[in-house]
Amino acid sequence: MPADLNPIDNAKFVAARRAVDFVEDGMKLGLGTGSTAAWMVRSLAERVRDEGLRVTCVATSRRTAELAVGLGLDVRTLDEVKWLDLTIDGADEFDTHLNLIKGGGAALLQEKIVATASDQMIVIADAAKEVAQLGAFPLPVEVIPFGWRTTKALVEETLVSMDVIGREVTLRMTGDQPLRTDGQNHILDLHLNRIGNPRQLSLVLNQIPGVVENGLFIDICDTVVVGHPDGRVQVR
Ligand code: ABF
Repeated sequence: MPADLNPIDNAKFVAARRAVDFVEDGMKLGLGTGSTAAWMVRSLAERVRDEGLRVTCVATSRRTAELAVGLGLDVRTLDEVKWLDLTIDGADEFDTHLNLIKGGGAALLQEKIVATASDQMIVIADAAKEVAQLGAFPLPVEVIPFGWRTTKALVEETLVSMDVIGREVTLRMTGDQPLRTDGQNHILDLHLNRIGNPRQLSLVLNQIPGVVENGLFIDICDTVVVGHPDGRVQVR
């Protein structure tokens, strides 16, 4: 365990390390994005080095691919691997049904594709990510650049029609420029406070022309590994 981690990073580290215990020799793995997933990639690389574990990996973002390759992991494209045994990824929120909000790291589209192309998904998270109801974290929605202002207005109208409270929609920026995802799309962040029916909202959002995907992961996560600042880990 790295020395002098702050409490949140320690929680992320212990969750990530425990999740790597589920990796078996010969597995095809999806590697998530974010700081918790980065701890997972490092722990996995240690097991590969120390135990000679043979795993083939698919990264959910360019930055995860760079980290994994730099640590000597065998990283392929999803098209090469086609299907995965297990994906391990972070989350911004998870509820009691193991539904998630993801996308704070702007990788939600590739994360959802990789997680869906996996037999199993394990989410690794510090305990602060657990919520009774999704929505306090702004819901990321990936949209194509063409006509994004119109798409934003359609999203706002949809939220009004669904009587979703807290309807501010913002374009995610990087400095003074709109953020570009790995797929060169933009991210709208929906500041909803709470989401009464995540399943319905996810379906409705993805019907809006210009919307590529949203950060609600419904019925995709199988297991959450929760890390606590004192080093305790729960597997649910
Ligand atoms: C990624 O992990 C993103 O979808 C999510 O926003 C992020 C969580 O980041 P962190 O682990 O740094 O809290 O999957």
